[in-house]
Amino acid sequence: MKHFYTVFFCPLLLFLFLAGISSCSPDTQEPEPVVPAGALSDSLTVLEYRPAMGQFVNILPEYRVGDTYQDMLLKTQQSLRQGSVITLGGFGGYVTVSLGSSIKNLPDKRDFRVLGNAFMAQGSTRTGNSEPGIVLVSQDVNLNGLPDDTWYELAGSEYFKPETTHNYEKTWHKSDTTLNNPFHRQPYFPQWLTDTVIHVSGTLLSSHMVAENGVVAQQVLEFGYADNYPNTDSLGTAFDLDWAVDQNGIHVQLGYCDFVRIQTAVDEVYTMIGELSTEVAGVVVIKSQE
Ligand SMILES: [Ca+2]
Ligand SMILES: [Ca+2]
Ligand SMILES: [Ca+2]
Ligand SMILES: [Ca+2]
Repeated sequence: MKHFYTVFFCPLLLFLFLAGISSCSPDTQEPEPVVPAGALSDSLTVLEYRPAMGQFVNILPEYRVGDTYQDMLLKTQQSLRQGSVITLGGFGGYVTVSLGSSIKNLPDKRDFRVLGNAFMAQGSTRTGNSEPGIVLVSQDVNLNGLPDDTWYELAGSEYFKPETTHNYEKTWHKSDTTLNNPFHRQPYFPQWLTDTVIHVSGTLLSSHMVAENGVVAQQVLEFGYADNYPNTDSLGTAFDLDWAVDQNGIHVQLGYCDFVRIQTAVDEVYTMIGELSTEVAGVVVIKSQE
């Protein structure tokens, strides 16, 4: 409990640390991602964008009155092609992309990268503003170009730990205001949806908020999560199809995948920083010669 007392007694410190800014600002933004040269691809297609509620929903990307779901898919796609950040909102929100052709499972090496906007705390190698999302992959087995086939989670470092909850379910209600903070006053529920609830399920990671040198921050997870390591870390942001498991956690050997889904895997809200929510700034194939 000590960590949480620290959170509540030093919210501003935590806020400044996690937001990476030097002064309190009423229009705090997600940090702009660093995008590796040559990493962006016009072949990236956004097939689904279903964020949960969150303080950057309707901003990253921007919703304008009248926008349809198709409009939001195109805006999300435009952002990811440019290396701009999109938010997945709180627990269970996700985005699904394809990259124009199958991603091959390169033997004995990682196969693609997921870019985000995580950064490390100054002078630390184990804490930062990690907001981990799980990564799932799928093959277009029925060859219809749609992500309607079996999904396999890539088992990251937390997958088999007892504190990780699989098949966690949550229902977000449009009328819920528990996430609201004074820094972001736009609606937190996706405004293009006609429904008033969002039902989600997926892997839930336990809290990794830790105290280091008197400052509270998110512990960076060892491997296998989006928005966890900075984009400058080419290994920490890379994923291997060899990590794929089925619904029962049994390893599955995949020679390729056609679709990649990133889903927020944490369900935590803090007084000054708001909810933890995964951001994505691109998905990039690793070439065999890299
Ligand atoms: Ca591989
Ligand atoms: Ca399909
Ligand atoms: Ca976030
Ligand atoms: Ca983030």
